[in-house]
Amino acid sequence: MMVTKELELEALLQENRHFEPSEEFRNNANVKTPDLYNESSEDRIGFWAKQSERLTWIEPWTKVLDWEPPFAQWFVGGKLNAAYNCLDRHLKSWRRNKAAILFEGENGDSRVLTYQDLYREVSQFANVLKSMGIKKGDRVTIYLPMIPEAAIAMLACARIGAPHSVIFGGFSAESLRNRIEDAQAKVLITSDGSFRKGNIVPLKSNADIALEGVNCIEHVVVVKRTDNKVAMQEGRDIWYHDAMKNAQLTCPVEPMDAEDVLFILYTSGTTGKPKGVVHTTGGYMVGVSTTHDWVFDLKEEDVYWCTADVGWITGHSYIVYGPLANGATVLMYEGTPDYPAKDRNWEIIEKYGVTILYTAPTAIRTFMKWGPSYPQGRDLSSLRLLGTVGEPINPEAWIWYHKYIGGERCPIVDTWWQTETGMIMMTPLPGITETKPGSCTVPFPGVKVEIVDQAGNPVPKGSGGLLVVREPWPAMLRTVYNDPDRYVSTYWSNWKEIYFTGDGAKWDEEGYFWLLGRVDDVINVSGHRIGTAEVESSLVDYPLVAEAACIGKDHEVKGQAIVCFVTLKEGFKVMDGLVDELKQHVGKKIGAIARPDDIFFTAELPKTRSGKIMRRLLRDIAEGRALGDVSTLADAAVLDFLKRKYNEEE
Ligand code: 7RM
Repeated sequence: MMVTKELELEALLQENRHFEPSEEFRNNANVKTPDLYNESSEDRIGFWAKQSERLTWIEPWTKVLDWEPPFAQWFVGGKLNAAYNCLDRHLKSWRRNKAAILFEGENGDSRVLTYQDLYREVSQFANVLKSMGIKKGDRVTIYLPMIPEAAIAMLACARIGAPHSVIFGGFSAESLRNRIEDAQAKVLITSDGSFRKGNIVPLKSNADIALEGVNCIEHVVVVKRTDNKVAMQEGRDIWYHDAMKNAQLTCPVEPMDAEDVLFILYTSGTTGKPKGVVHTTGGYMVGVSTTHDWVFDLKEEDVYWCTADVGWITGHSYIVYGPLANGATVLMYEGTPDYPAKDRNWEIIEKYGVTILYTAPTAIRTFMKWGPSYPQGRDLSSLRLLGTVGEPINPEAWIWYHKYIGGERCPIVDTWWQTETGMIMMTPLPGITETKPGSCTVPFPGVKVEIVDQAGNPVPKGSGGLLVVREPWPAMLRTVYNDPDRYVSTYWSNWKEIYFTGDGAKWDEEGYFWLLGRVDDVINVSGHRIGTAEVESSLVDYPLVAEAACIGKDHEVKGQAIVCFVTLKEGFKVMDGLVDELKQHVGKKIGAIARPDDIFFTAELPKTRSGKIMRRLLRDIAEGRALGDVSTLADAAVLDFLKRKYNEEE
């Protein structure tokens, strides 16, 4: 993304609370000393070379990094297979009978797949794909609910070297079609339907619409999940269970070059057509297995639950590839947290004895809005570590998570990363890092993240600016599928050889990083550039407020005025004087310059399907423009409501 105007950010909000890991956690942690930080900063390349030993290689690499900016190759010459690393190698030990996937269906049905089971299903399905003519390099699109077959399909592709492109099951036929055509996929894997809050989402019918006029798809494999009636096209469509009946139980792994493509994952960004982010095999697997082990302090007996969908990078890296490479027991849940009741997540934690929970701030703020009675009605004492990802977590949401979910006993890892980074880039290491609510703390060992000014020079501690990655890292994206120019112009055009994340951030006197929001969302009030996160955090700090989204709206005098959209916690109503009180509260917390001009109350905020607030659409509403691209919006009704409300009150 080109920075065309002044975009350095000011740091306004102060947060002084801090939390240390307990003595017990510290003593048992996978990482106990900060030495790794020093070692890795002295010899970053040597550090990652050492981490590559976690994997089983078919042929060793000869060079750690070949860097021709902005194109990187990691573990040059090495050969390996991701599915082998996630499955076969665990069969050689007692882990063969360890649970790999604990599946909980929306209706309460469950399935357990041991590593042996998963290996067998993956091998069989790899044979099915081969029988359809899929070879190394052919693309396969996966459009499935959160069921074990999603992981099975991904690993089967990896086993035979076919890059997969997973499309989140909530996407429309249109989005599915665009992504299938961009990747020129040969096979589509879907299901008859997907359960959602007691209803059935007709995935196969969506797929049929998506495939109208599409020539590249030769076969469609359909998993039976909901038992609703679907049309099967003779010669093209086949049921998963029928195809599996005749499939051989074993399938040799394809030796993949470290730089062969493992998957493509489409990310919409704020504008323009979705980009196919390309990840390769060696560096990605080293990155996700190392981070998964250290960030989540993984122990053999853990029950690990990441609530993301496999259609997002979080699902790829921290449900499938990282955890399975590490031999973890992964919980996979099909449904939503409020079905059949608002304590579903806590019921699941109680049922399976979940020890590690990794979820998103948007979910935590929703739980806060519902109130603590739901988690309080369940036994959450098995939990020992909590994580967050996806957006800045407001300190108040952090504290709530710590208190009501973590029982004030569990460290929280706030992990900053992106689809493009492939792996967690900034995070506490839970046994050694003192945490501060709202800060993702410090870069992971071997990762060089910085905050720079317009010219690309690091800003001093205590200041804000643009978040960049200064040195290549193993799980970095390699290109945009079929569009290397877009790869260069999107991420590498501001400064030569520096990756621009698109985020604004500050670091404090102790070198802790605080994310301030996307730079496209920065609000410019009288020349002060204010990140959305700080204004929103100060609003959420007010006891009645559940969630807030702040934007800048054109203003004759100030350049921009701050307009906020606020949701209240359940059981609270808007009362007289609340608007003024909230304005004052923000002014007191972070200064008069950030005092909002307007505050609107709403029951919901517009969000992407992965839960990120879409401030761009709020700007369109506030400035009376036609709405921009709404294809990634989760719930269109929210916008109609906001538009009406905004125009009424203006
Ligand atoms: C993993 C994921 C990436 C964008 C990123 C940020 C925001 C993610 C955090 C965060 C503050 C965090 N990939 N973001 N994690 N902001 N603190 N811990 O979300 O490609 O979908 O989004 O998400 O803006 O650039 S993503």
